[in-house]
Amino acid sequence: MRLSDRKVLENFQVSLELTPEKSRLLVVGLGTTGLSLVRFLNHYNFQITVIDNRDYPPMKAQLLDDFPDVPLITGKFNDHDFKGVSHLIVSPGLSLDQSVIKVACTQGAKIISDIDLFALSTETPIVAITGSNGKSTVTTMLGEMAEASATKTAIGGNLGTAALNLLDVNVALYVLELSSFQLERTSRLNATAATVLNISEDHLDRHKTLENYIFEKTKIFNGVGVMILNKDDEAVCNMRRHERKHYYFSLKKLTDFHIKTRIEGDYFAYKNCELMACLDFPLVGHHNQANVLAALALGHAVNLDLHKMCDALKNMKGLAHRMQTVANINEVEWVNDSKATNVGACMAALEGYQHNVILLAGGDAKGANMTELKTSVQQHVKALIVMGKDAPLLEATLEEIVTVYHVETMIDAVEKANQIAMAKDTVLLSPACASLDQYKNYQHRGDAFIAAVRALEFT
Ligand code: UMA
Ligand code: ADP
Repeated sequence: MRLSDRKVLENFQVSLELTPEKSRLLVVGLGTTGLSLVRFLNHYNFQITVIDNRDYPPMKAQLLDDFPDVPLITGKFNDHDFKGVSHLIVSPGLSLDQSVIKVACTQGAKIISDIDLFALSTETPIVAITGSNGKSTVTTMLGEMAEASATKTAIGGNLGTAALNLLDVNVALYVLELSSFQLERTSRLNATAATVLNISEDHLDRHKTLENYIFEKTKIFNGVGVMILNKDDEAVCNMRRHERKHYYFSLKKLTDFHIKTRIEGDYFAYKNCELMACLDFPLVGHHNQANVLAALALGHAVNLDLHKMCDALKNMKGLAHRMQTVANINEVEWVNDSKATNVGACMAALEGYQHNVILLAGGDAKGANMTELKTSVQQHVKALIVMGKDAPLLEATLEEIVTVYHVETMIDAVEKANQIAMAKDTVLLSPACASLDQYKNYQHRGDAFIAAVRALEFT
């Protein structure tokens, strides 16, 4: 249920000391989140200014067209523009570790997030999903499961649609993918059910240490809702709060949601009940089985029917840029896993293969240490082709155990792989790094890979 405007404003006042009459808000960042904030806050007549440290932020034209009266400041941040502000709503792409923000906070400004405003605007159940890997897959999966259970569902957050743009009176369930950046600045979420799917090193360039990163992820559990915990991940298990209702999921242990092995094959199971044969689930990889167990547990926590959820699983299609087979040329399989932007995702990708992978990796490691990759590379990778900003790091870490080729572009990488690949090999783009040093985003990188592979098909 979306609350009445009066109730929403009351919530804002009580929880955040935020009122249209007295508060002065600075929306910091004019991307997808910034624009969604302007639209939302404008509806309640809040006094807002938008600021972005770029001269041409991505949503500038749209802001000027749709909200010409909202003041916009662009270019380098300075303390003056942050003076006298009561609340800062900082977009997730911006670090809070900037002097202008720190100074504003010492002068009394509060940091809040679009997710706080979203959570205080609805009483409809919210499922919140975070983790180092699998967030988008589980969010999409649960969205499809809920729709199959005839529950009108809206999915978004880090997945793409800003949370505030999802608010709709007809929605009966919200499923939000949340990043560590979003959680860092959120204190009012109180999700009906929430999960941290797994933890592996990521975004250390922003959070500095793994402990800080885990601390931010843990905030998804603030509130009183059901906790869904991965029993195979120690860092996640440590997040358990004993007084709270919880479900565990595990690929290895007998727990609430688990894999039951029988002579005829494996089953997804809840307690003593076999729900569905794993063979009926079309996506490959053990990591995707873990994603299924997590989605079933989340759905169960918000009262979705387990059997209807399983019906949806049978028709699940993989998301683009995640273990996506793009071609089979002369018995060589070409797989695009461009969304593998950290070591954990790359390790999960390699797991299903023999020692027959030519791995394309590299980009921006975001401060991660690549040594964790060693065992997987030793077991599954026959040649490694590296590119991008942290190619030297990958090369230095892995050259002792595998032949490494250092190239400059995706076209060079694909051509090199094509020269060395033999029948029954797989050429896998699973970079273990972010793409932003060479591409607009991971989709752009995946598309560059697909285009280079297609070009091979025509030579
Ligand atoms: N930026 C500036 N100056 C500014 C404001 C932003 O340079 O003044 C830069 C940021 O450093 C960043 C880029 O602009 O490089 C985008 O930042 P943003 O906060 O404006 O991003 P939005 O367009 O609002 O999109 C954000 C999420 N982006 C980030 O967290 C970087 C989107 O997740 C999310 O879909 C969207 O909100 C809606 O909720 C994208 C993402 O890459 C997919 N997320 C990261 C990830 O998945 O690894 C966390
Ligand atoms: P996220 O939204 O957390 O980045 P995605 O579902 O988009 O997660 O998948 C990102 C990458 O992680 C892909 O390469 C995918 O194959 C891999 N992946 C998906 N689920 C898992 C998991 N449970 N454990 C490890 N890797 C995973």
